Amino acid sequence: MNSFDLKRLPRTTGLLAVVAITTALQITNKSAAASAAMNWHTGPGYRWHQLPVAGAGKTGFTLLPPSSTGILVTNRISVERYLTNSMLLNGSGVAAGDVDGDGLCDLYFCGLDGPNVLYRNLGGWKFEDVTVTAGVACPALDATGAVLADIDGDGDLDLVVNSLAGGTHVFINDGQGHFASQTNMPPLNYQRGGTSLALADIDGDGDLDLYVANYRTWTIRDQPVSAIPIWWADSPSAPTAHSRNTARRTHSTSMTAPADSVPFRSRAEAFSMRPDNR
Ligand SMILES: [Ca+2]
Ligand SMILES: [Ca+2]
Ligand SMILES: [Ca+2]
Repeated sequence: MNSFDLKRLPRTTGLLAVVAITTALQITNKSAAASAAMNWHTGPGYRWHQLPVAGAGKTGFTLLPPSSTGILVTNRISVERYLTNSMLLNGSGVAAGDVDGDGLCDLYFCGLDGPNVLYRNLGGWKFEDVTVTAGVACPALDATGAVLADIDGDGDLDLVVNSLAGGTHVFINDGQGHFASQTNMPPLNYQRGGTSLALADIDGDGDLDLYVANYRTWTIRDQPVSAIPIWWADSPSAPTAHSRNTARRTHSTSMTAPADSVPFRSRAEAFSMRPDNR
């Protein structure tokens, strides 16, 4: 992380973010009807209920196949794209939360070359793709991360999506799992390498604030003909050499040191990249 943004968002409560996280942990195999019967206890700005814990049985996890769950999303990136921007190889994140208020935790997957995908939890470890009706595909974004939190404090989970250079976008939930993007304001964090996000009421005013972790949007390895000025240590002279990426997988530098400088390289600095260009 080499930079960050701290943005203030409309009024809500930090405790509701805690509820979002708690809800994310409640991916159960109960039916929606059973979930609706949960005994919720309401507090100031939050609610909770007791989770049943089996007194016996086997601990651990069981891997469920996509053919069973219905979660078929794969985050693909074409060779043509990652050869010209290797930052895309850093991948994308997932957000979990009950977007439609039925008591079952839904899943939102970010995508790079393809659209993001929202899966509604049907219960019984079954999910359905509701991306189109929810309005959260973001097909033009190289989406890198997302978070579900009640940004406007109306009791439902809203969505914040990060992207590589395309900004950070806020979507408001209508309470039924349908989202509207905030088109009346420019995206936050535009042309930065947004990765993960976190929300909390930093200043205690009752509004959730947003923290965006940024990486870079490109690397020198993506610039096959780049010319980079090099300044010599302890020298006031102007750049005296240029580093030029002369081939797809090599990087050479030609330098002439000024007399008052401290040379740190006598000849070309070269590096090679792995065959897959990572
Ligand atoms: Ca749900
Ligand atoms: Ca909301
Ligand atoms: Ca705040």
